[in-house]
Amino acid sequence: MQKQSEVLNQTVGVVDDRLAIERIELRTVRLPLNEPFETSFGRIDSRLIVLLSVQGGGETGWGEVVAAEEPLYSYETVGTASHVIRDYLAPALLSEPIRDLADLAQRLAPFRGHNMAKAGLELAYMDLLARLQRQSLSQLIGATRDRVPVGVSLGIQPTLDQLLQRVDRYLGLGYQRIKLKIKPGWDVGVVREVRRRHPSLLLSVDANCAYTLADEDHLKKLEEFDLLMIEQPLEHDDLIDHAQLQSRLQTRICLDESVTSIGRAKQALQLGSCRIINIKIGRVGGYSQALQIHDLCYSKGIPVWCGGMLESGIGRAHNIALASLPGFTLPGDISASSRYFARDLIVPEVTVSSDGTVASPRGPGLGFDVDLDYITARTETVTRLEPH
Ligand code: NPQ
Ligand code: MG
Repeated sequence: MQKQSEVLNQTVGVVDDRLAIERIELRTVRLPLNEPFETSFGRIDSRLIVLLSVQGGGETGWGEVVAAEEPLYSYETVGTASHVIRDYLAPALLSEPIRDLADLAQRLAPFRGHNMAKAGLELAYMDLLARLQRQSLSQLIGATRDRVPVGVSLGIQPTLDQLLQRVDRYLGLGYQRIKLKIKPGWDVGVVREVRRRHPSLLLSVDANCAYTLADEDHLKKLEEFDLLMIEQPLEHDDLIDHAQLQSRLQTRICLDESVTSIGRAKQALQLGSCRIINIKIGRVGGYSQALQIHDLCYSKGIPVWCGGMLESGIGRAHNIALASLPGFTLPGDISASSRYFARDLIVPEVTVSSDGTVASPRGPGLGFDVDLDYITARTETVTRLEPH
C-alpha cells in the first residue's frame, strides 16, 4: 500500500511542476456559537475564525487557522497567527513557486512553533492543489473511506441535568461516541451518572490538562466506568508523567495537546505515554505532519481519531478528508455544522446521518462550496498578501 505521507513528494500537475502563488488573503470572520462551550481552561460564546485563501493557477484554495482568541488551549492565538503568517510564513511561500507539500513544509520549518499558523497555509495549499488536479482532497492524500464515524464533545454544563439532556439529544441524532469535558469537581460523579443511564455507550473524557500525577488515586476512580479513553489528563507538554500514569491505569490514555509533531508522536509511543492519539491538523502543523503521524500509528496498530477545534465548515471539511484515511478507526470530534453554528461558511453544511457518520465528499478540493457572501458579511478584517 502506498504510504499516505508519500503524497508529500508527489509533484504538482501544473506548468514547470511548480505552482506560483499569486495571492494569499488572511481574514477574520466571527461566528456566534449556538451555545457556550466550556472546558477546564475556559468558556467561549463565539468563535473568531481565521480563514486563509491561496490563489494560483487560476484557482483558489481555502484553509483555516484553528487558534483561539486567547492562549489557553495552546500558546497560539488569532493575533499571533495573523502576525506570523503576514510577516514570515506567507512571504516564504510567495517568494518562489512551490513544488509540492514537502517543499512548502520545508519553507515554513525554519520558523519555530506556530503550528496552527503553518497548518492554515498547508490546508489552503492542499485544497488548491486538489482543485487544480480535479480531485477531492481525500483522494489527494490517499484516503479511501467514503463515510467517517463521528462523535460529539460535550462541554462542562451548569448542571448535571443539562448534561444528561445533551447526551440524550446527541445520541438521538446518531452520534457514535460521547466525549465529556472534565475538570476537578466535574468528573467522577458526572461520568457515573452518564454511565448509569447508558451502560453500553462509547464514552470518553477529556481533561484538557486539568490534573497532575498527584491526582492518580482520584483518576483511578474513573476506571470502573469502562471509558474508551481519558484524553490529556496531565500537562500540555508532558510525556513522562503521562507514561507513568498510563503504566498504572487500565483505561487507555489518549494524548492531544502533548503531540505537536511526528517527533513527539514517536517519543510518546516509545515512552508508553498513551495508547491512542488524537490528531488535529492544526496542532501538529498541517497535513505534512498529520499524514506522518497517521502512517506511524497505522503501522504500529495504534488507533487514531480526528480531533476538533470548533472549526467553521472550511476546517471541518479538511478534518473529514483527513479522517477518511484508513487509520482513523475511532469516531472523530467531527460534528454537524449545526452542533456549533446556526449557519456555516460552506454549502451544503456538514450533516451527520442517523448511523453517526459523515460523508466524505467526492467533488474537487474540499468538496463543499465556500459561501463567499456569508463570509463577506461576517468578515472583521482582511489582509491581502502578494509577491513583491
Ligand atoms: C479538545 N476540542 O479536544 C478541543 C478543545 C477546545 C471539540 O473538545 C476555541 C478554540 C475553543 C479551540 C474549545 C473539543 C476551544 C478550542 C475547546 C479547543 O481538547
Ligand atoms: Mg482534547
